[in-house]
Amino acid sequence: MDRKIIHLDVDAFFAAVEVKDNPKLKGKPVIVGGGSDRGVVCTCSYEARKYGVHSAMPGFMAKQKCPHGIFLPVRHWRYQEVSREIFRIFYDLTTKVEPLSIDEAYIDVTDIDESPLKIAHFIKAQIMEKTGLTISVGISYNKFLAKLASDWNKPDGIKIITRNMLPHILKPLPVNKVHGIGKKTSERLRKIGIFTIEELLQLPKEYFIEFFGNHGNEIYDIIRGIDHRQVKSTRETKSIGRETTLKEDTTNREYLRKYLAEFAKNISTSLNKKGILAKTVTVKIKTSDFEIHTKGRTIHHHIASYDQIYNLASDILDEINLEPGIRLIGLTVSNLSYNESQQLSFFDSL
Ligand code: TTP
Ligand code: MG
Repeated sequence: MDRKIIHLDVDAFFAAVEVKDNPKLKGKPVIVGGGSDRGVVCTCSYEARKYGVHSAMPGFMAKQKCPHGIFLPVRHWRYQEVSREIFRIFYDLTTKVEPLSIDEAYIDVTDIDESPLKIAHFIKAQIMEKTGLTISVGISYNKFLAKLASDWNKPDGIKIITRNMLPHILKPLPVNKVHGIGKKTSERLRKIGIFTIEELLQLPKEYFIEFFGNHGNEIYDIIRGIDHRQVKSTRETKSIGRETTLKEDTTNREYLRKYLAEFAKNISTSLNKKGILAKTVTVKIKTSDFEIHTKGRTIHHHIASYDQIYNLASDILDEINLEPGIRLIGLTVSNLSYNESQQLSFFDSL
């Protein structure tokens, strides 16, 4: 049976919150951030977009393009507050929620005995009622197509992509709409005369591996509407870890500590993004003779910061015998919890 995946993305999020909080701004070109000479625009209302203003544009440029724009300071705490209300609406429906950013998520509603269109309308109505904001919704049978659909009729859009719409719905799209094809790759494709998915569809599979490397197979499938990626619910995550096989075996503790520092930084960012806290830190090693050892430590309180994770990992490393040599080092945190108020920190990291 096909899955029912919904992708949701609030329209002009920061700007929409500002307008909601100050209705006099309605219909005006509102620009959040970029007010100072050196700042950049976070986002702007659709009215301001008509003048060519967009996210990440330097403030001085936004002022040139839209001199009568209303520049407002960034009020992160307020956007976090609204975001939490929005995510609560998703979590009330299902635990299968994968947050992508402060205003964007996938939800998997396959198990809900209701049409995805009805669910989408319900979510839009709830968000309007509780926050006064509009959200664009895409519905399909996989993540790629659902995300493509949510962008289809922005703002306040709703769009379903069904199997029978393929491949014609994808053919005219520019290649940068494909998950995994960013700016640089689009540019490389442009140089060989490929602009659209239709043109990409004509290439043989071998060419994909050659051109896109590791992602070749994935991209070959995705442009044919095949995408098996699951909606990764953060609440079902049991552990988060990183590991690497070293170029050469080593007994150098300080060298290994550098890896732990990098992993700790990475893991901490990931925890904060997902609003997760951990109680257990585990260091894993594989020795030159391929034996795997893990050593963990569980503490009484929850942690998520780089310092806390790194210090524990570093202490654990001190207790590990590095002879005859280490060929792989890893760091994992587990015993996770999803504290509502900590969901906040996910947004702090933006
Ligand atoms: P987006 O969803 O990318 O943008 P948006 O919601 O403002 O507009 P739309 O979805 O209708 O196209 O990002 C969500 C928020 O994240 C955005 O309101 C502000 C913030 N943001 C930045 O601060 N800097 C950025 O470069 C981007 C892209 C977003
Ligand atoms: Mg948005």
